[in-house]
Order: sequence, then C-alpha cells, then structure tokens
Amino acid sequence: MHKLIQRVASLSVLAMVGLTLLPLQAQEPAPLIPKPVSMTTADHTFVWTAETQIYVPKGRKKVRKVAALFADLIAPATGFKPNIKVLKRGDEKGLILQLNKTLTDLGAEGYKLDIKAERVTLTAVKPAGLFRGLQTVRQMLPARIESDTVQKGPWRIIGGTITDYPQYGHRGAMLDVTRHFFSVADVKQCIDYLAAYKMNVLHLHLSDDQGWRIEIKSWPKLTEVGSLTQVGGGKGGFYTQKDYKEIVQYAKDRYITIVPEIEMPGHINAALVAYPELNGNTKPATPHTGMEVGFSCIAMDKEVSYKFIDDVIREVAAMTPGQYIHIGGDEVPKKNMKTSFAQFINKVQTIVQSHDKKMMGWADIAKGDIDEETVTQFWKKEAADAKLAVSKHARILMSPAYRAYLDMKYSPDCELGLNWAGYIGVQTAYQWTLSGIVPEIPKAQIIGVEAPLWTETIKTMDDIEFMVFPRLLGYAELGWSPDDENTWDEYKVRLGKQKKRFEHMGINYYKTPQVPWQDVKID
Ligand code: TNX
Repeated sequence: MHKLIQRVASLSVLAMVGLTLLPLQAQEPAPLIPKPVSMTTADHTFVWTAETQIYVPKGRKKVRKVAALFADLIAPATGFKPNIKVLKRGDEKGLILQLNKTLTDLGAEGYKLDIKAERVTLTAVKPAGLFRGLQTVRQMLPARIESDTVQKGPWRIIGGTITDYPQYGHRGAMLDVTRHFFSVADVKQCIDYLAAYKMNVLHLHLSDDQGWRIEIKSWPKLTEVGSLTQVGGGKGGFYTQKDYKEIVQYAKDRYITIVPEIEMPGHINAALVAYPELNGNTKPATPHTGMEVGFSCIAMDKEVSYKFIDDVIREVAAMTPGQYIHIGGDEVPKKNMKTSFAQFINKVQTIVQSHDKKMMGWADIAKGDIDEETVTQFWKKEAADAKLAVSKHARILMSPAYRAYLDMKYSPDCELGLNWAGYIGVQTAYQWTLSGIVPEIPKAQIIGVEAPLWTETIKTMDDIEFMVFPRLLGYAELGWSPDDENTWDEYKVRLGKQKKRFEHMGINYYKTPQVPWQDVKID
C-alpha cells in the first residue's frame, strides 16, 4: 500500500515536470479513425523536421512508391520534402519503412508502428500494410498537416506503439457516376478520401438509365449516344478507356481496387437508346433524365444481348485488375422478371467467369444459380434475397440501405439526398455491426462493408463531401476495427476531434449536432 502511494506520488511529480516541458495535450492518444486494434502511448515525442528522412529497404520499388506518396502528402504543409533513402543498418534516425514476412498475423494490410523519440519504425508484411500504416502516421501528425499551404511546426508525433489490422478484407464505397457524371479529377479526390480512412474498394456504377459512362470500343454508340444525358438533362459525360485506366492506376497506387458495375438486365435505358435492337420491351427507349427506376430491360431472350454483354464484359475485364465485375441485377420490371431472370443471371455469371473474373451483383441475383465465389450485395431491408444467397453459400457484401446508403438524408431538414430507406444520422450510420444487423447472414459469409452514394440529387464535389463526411469514417471503422456496438460515446468524441483536420482538408462536412466538434490542440 505504502509503495503504491509512493509510486503514485512520484508519477504525479513526473507528470508535473512533464507539464513544464511539454504541453499536456501532447501525450493524449491521437484520435485515430478507424480505431487501431491496440495502441500504447509513451512519454516521449518524435518531432518531424526538415532533416527527417524516409528509409526504405533496397530494391523494393513498391515501398519506395508508398514512401514517395507520403513525402508528397506532407510536403505542402511542412514546407519540406523528405528524401527517400535506402535503409542500411535499421537504426537510422527518421521514418523507417520495412517489410517482415514473418508477421503473418498482420495479414496483407496490417502494420506495426513503433514511435521512439529518434525514429518512427513502420513494419508490415506487404507494401499495402505500409500504406495503411502511413495513414495512421498522418493522423498522428497535427491536423494542419492536411493543409496545402505551409503551416507552422512543430510536427510532433506522440510516442508509443500500435499493432493494427482490419477485421474485414473488403471496405468500400460506391460512386454513382450515371445519374450525375463526375470527372476523373473528382473520382481521384474520392479515392484520396477512401485511402485516408484505410478503405480499399471503390465501386463505380458506370451504366444506368440516365447515362452510359464507359467507352466500349466494340459498341461505340454506347458513349456516342448513351452518355449525353443525366438527371435534370445536363450534358452527361463518360470516361474513355484511357481515363478509366488512369483511375484504376491511381487507385492501385493507393491499394484500392476498382469494382466496375455494368448494370443489367434492368437500369439499362441509356444502352437501349443507343442500340434499340437490345430492347426487351415493346415501347422504344427514349433518353431518361428523371429519377424513376425499374422500367427498362435488355431483351433476355435474344442472342444479340449476350453478344453485347460478352463484348462489354470482355473490354471492361481487360482494363480491370481487380477480381470482380459487378453486373447490377436489381429493380428489373415485374413483367420481365416473370420469364427468364434466373437463366439470365446464370448466363451472365458464365460470361463473367469466362473473362477470369468473379461476379458481383445486388442481392437480387441470388435468384440465379449463383456460385460460392459470387458476391451478392445486401441492400433491401426485406432480406429475402440475401438469405437466399446465404443458403446458396455465396458471399455477402453488407450495404443495408437503412444504415449504409450515403444518399439517404441525415435528417428531414437535409436538402440533399433521398429518404426512401429512412434518415441516417451519423449515430445510426455508425452504431451497428456487419454481422449483427441481420442475424441470418452469418459472419463467415460476410466479406465486408460498402457504403453506396447514389447521385440523383448530388451534382458537385461539395454535395458529395456533404453526404460522405462524416458518415464515411463510421463505415471505415465498422469494416476495420474490432466489433463493439457500445462505442458511440467514445467514437463521437474521436470524430469531433476531426474538425480541424476536415477544415484543413477543405471538406464540406455535415456539422451534425450529434457530435461534439472541437478544436484539438495536438501540436
Ligand atoms: C435504389 S440500391 C437503387 C438505385 C437508386 C437508389 C437511390 C439499388 C440497387 N438500386 O438505382 O439510385 O435506390 O437511393
């Protein structure tokens, strides 16, 4: 007892001495999102200066690339760009990036961080883990590191250790570029946002009733004719194959996989306007600039439709290094459903697999003979399709519309967005678990989470940011951090501490009253 009191007393003396040397805030743990698996905080501090260099292992091009991206990221705010040097001894002073194949528990994206006063050592099994770990280092630096103009130092990082790895391998968002078109630069901006929160998939919804957005060389009218419209009648747009490859590469450099979606058999009006022979309905297709869904369908009983699908999937697959091609499959008109939907899905699955890809689709595709390798995306509250997919041993991606749809309004007074699946405040978006929300969908079949942003009402990057921030951070944490449904009170404080960071990032975020937004003075 006596010893304990003595120890407490000497600790508080130490704390008082510390107080005079460093601001107390310096040793508060950084408000990291997603929350790491484990973290310890020490008394010392690393200070990043103009002399700090980054060390990488010899001959590791990908590690060097990861280091270069980090150097570019911190250069504008600090005003100094670190050199990237080859690691020789391992005790160099600075930021050390290293690979260690034996740390298999970390998986492909996990990392270990050891922050000493003289060096920060980041260790991972793969370069992807180093990239994720550097996002942690980024969040441990003062919020003004996000600024694109030179800011005052010092650039302190609180000492300690972190061991971290994701709970789920698939953590993504979807951007609908059909209802409103978004430029390559906008898509890259979205990729940067995903990367900052350790997400690893961007699903691009590339075709729908209102527009066809990806060049297909064997069917040129898809874009020549089919890309010219969008909701509200604007001029639309499309990505050339060169543009798409540029997006894919930009994402790849950030360890993000692009999942392209070509919607079928429904949501296909734009293609039917371009090629009337594909129309499965008697009424001719005319350009659609409204928001209604569920009226168009490709002819599921014509040979030409399968020639078309094979050509499109072949071209898209050839430009897509990721394993998945998303084929949509939702909201097919009732009259078309009666006949051949299940056979249609079977045929399309065969086509996708013939191009060495796995099929992904909205859970509606479970009506077909789907494989165990096929991924069905759960979205509708009445989970019948998802349960059918479970019974067929398929894998499930969790996107419950009433929790994970980024186009749902936060509250009734929110101007942007829709509300057919309800209002999704920041707490509702965060407080659930992927494996607890529908008990019949077992964890073993869940590959992860995706938050889709449909863009019927979303026209600009500012609109995107408003709907995405801050909900995206919650989805990132649901996919990455260990499950715990009781962390809202702690999470909202951590989220509130992102205020300055969002401001320096120039993000138009929703300042929900559910969160205690505050200026943190970590420096
Ligand atoms: C339903 S979710 C759709 C989309 C709409 C969205 C609007 C899904 C698979 N289909 O076509 O854009 O609602 O929230």
